[in-house]
Amino acid sequence: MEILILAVVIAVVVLGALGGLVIGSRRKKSLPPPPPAAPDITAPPAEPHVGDEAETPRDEPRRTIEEVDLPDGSVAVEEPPVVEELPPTEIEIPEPTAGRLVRLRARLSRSQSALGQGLLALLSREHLDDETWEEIEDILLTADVGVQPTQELVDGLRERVKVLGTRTPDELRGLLREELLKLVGTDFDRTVKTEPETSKPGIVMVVGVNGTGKTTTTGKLARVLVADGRSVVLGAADTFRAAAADQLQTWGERVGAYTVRGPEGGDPASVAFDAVKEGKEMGIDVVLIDTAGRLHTKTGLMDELGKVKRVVEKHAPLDEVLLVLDATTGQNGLVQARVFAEVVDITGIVLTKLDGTAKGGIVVAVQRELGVPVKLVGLGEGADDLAPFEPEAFVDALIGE
Ligand SMILES: Nc1nc2c(ncn2[C@@H]2O[C@H](COP(=O)(O)OP(=O)(O)OP(=O)(O)O)[C@@H](O)[C@H]2O)c(=O)[nH]1
Ligand SMILES: [Mg+2]
Repeated sequence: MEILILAVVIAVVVLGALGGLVIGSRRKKSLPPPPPAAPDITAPPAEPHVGDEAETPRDEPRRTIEEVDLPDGSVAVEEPPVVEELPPTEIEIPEPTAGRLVRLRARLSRSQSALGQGLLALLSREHLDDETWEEIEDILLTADVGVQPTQELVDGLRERVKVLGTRTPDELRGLLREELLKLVGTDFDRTVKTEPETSKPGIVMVVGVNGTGKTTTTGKLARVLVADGRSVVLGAADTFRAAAADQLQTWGERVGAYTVRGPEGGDPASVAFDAVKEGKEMGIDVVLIDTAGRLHTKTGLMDELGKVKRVVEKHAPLDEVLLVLDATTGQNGLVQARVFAEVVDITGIVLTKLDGTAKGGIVVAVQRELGVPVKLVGLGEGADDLAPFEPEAFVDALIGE
């Protein structure tokens, strides 16, 4: 019996041990060792080893070249272009052009009063003898009216004074006003042409000898046009000096006009061509081309100017070629005018610095010389000191009202 019990105990123990072995082996099979390559995301991070930081984790998303910040270049291109194109200075609203000459009349009469007042004083003499008429002639010649126009004026006045008989100061002033107006001419079309019939933009080129006021006039004219609600592109075809383009650009920036410029010493014709091209593409109303000052005696430079005009005309005919003359140079301006008119057909004259000379008679002389009207006058260095030329206001300024 005892032996039986012992055998049962042994059998239970052996069976238990065998069962445990079976369970143990099953457990081992159900938990196979993890494959070495498979990452275990839930596992705690492994201890860092030397050099770990230097490695880029392979599973991090790859960065493309576009997403890399570059110092300039591709990143800048994506910025809104508006910010780039805004001029640094605040845009000014220029004065309206109407009645400018009236506003500036004080400057004219200050410089021209010698002419008008001198004539009136002489005409008021009781006896208008030959000597007095000669003095009248001298005054007109000194004011650069020119020989032929002077003769016409004196003849006209002599005749009318004779008919008039007795003369009051008012009558004399009236007579002189009429005769001067006849001389200056009231029939010319003095509008600056900027609106071509066919297609935009209007093209205006500004020419003249050195220092007459071309760039200043171009800048002032841009302001006039902007004040009248037109859009303007400036062409800096003075490539002799970088400063010339800077000067023009500064004028443009003040009224929000874009300036097309080329490399210093570059071909002025190509800058002018590009300016018109840009103007066309941007749908601009008027392109104003400033050219380098050149002596009319330098044939090479005059030929260059002719080329600038011809190249621009590949786009369209020019609406205006404005010759800028410095009124203080007097009769020499006439010689310049003649040569410039031969090379590029002048369509209008801008007489600058009329505020600083008593030689306002040049208006008459230069119109006679070229058969082309004075369209604008410069009466100071201020931004709005350019006025449309109005014969009545001009003559009134000469003789005083
Ligand atoms: N008083 C006065 N000065 C003027 C007038 N127009 C221009 N000026 C001055 O004349 C000087 C020359 O003017 P610019 O416009 O640079 O002359 P420019 O013809 O472009 O000169 P270049 O390009 O060197 O040939 C400047 O000091 C102007 O301020 C004017 O109507 N009155
Ligand atoms: Mg200039």
